[in-house]
Amino acid sequence: QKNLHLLSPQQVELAKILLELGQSHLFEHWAEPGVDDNEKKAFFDQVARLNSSYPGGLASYIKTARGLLADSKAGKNPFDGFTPSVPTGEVLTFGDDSFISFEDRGVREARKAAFVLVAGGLGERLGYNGIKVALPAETTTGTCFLQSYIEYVLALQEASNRLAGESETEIPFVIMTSDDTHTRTVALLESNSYFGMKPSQVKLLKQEKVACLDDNEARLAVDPHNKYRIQTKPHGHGDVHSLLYSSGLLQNWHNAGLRWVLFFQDTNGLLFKAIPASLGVSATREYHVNSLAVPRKAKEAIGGITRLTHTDGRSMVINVEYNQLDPLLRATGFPDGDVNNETGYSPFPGNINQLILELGSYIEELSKTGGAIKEFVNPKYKDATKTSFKSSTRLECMMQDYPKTLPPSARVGFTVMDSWVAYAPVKNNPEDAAKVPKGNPYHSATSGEMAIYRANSLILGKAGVKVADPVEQVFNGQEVELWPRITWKPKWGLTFSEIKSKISGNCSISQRSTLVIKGKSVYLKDLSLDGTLIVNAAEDAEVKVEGSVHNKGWTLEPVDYKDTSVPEEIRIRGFRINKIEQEERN
Ligand code: UGB
Repeated sequence: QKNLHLLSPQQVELAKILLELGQSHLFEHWAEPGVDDNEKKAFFDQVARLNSSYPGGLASYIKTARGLLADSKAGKNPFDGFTPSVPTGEVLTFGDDSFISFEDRGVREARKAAFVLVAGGLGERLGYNGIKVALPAETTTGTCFLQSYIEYVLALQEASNRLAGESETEIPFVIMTSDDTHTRTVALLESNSYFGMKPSQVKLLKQEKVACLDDNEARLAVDPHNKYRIQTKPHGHGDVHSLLYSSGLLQNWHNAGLRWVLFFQDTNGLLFKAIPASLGVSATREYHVNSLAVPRKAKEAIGGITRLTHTDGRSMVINVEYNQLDPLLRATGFPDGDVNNETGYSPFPGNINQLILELGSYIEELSKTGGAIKEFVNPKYKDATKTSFKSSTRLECMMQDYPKTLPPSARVGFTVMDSWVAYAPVKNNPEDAAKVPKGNPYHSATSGEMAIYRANSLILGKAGVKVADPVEQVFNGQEVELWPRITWKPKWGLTFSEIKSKISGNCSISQRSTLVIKGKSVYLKDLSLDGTLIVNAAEDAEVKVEGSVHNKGWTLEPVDYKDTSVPEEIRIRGFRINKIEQEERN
């Protein structure tokens, strides 16, 4: 009351809203008028932001929170009435005829697609100090994830336009950032000239954090570092839908004749090898929603794609998050929970959070929901009475929960690809990765890089190159397969047919070799490589690589992740590349 005169009429309104919502405790410790007045104004700026960035405002946030907290306290099962079963989807085999025709269709569709990278997370499990998209996907060339993603989109754009006989179409590229990642993402783009993309083609959408909750009545938590602020935490990647909707981008894209929106995550160096084919599946099967999936090891930290059938007859295909799948199965007649079957994998395909949405139906749905996604809350209670929390909690939402509000007529499908070609994220720090049960993927910087070499080696093998078998090696306590270090620019090998068309004769690559292809029109013929070969080719120059290349090459020198004299992005992978000798061709 005493501070009311400091406030603008809008701020007085906000104060009233807070009081009506049972949040008077936020003002209890405020100083007398004249003391900390600027901080008090800043408090209302924050409240205004929290109010405007959430669909329905703070009133809606608190109402939803009370409902979800009550359900959580009562131990209500979010899957009440639902029985899980294994759904059927499109299963692709890299390189076979059907895969090749899906790839071709996907490349044709790409000029009608927009790409959305969700990169607002700090990656707490990885514990890296920088932003994850700046990490090298592999250290042979040092290409970071963001560069690799942008180059893939540009290569797709070029190939798709070529097939359509034009050159003008630009594929929109959106990055969702947060306060944790925004400034550093902008700096990374700007200091690298947007990795060759036009700056106007890239749009950044920043997600806001949401208010933390102190108790079951959804009293907002005071920031422990500043009594004039509400504590906030990330709301999750599900924010991407409301941001795309409220930015007006979806409508612009629709008006421009686009048909697809593709969502993907921050550190999967393989993903774009799977994108053309899965976009082809979306177009051929006319899916409104298509999630990309890989065979999943039981208890692996990726969600399971599941068919949920309700006792009232409703049924949907949806991701069940990794921490919920096991309890759901145990509660519904699968006493062993989440376990591998005779194939060595869980029967539920693993969600890799690569979603392809059909734009028309997406806009239709979002104009009803405003992009709000079904949320959840995960409070850590002090004891069994569930009356108080160990630390404040907040509502969260996930982008893959989008189909939850769709009508039963929606065509929701999924596409399964082998992990070796589609999924190798960098999520776990070396210490935790080394503890992953044997046979399960490490999801570390080490395994992420090794997976790129493995995939490229296997692909060249399928295209007719004799690639030597890998050797087993241990880096940062993780046993990995070390294949020849083969990398290429996306514009060289966007699809399997394109790669095949650039290889002829008897080519071979030894295990200790490194091959870097930087140009577009590079043709390998009767190449015998034992060492390191770098092929540079100017934009349209055609380079034929033939004959034998033999030199000392590049070796991998182990480093320990605890050795802080080594830069963090190197030591988290457990090796550094020692560039002893190479041959360059132009
Ligand atoms: N992200 C944001 O942009 N904003 C946020 O507030 C949070 C994250 P994590 P998670 O494919 O391996 C997901 O933390 O959430 C971005 C799926 O839910 O890496 O544990 C962040 O920058 C799960 O079903 O993953 O698990 C990153 O790009 C499974 O599919 C992305 O969101 C798993 O990913 C994912 O964030 C997986």
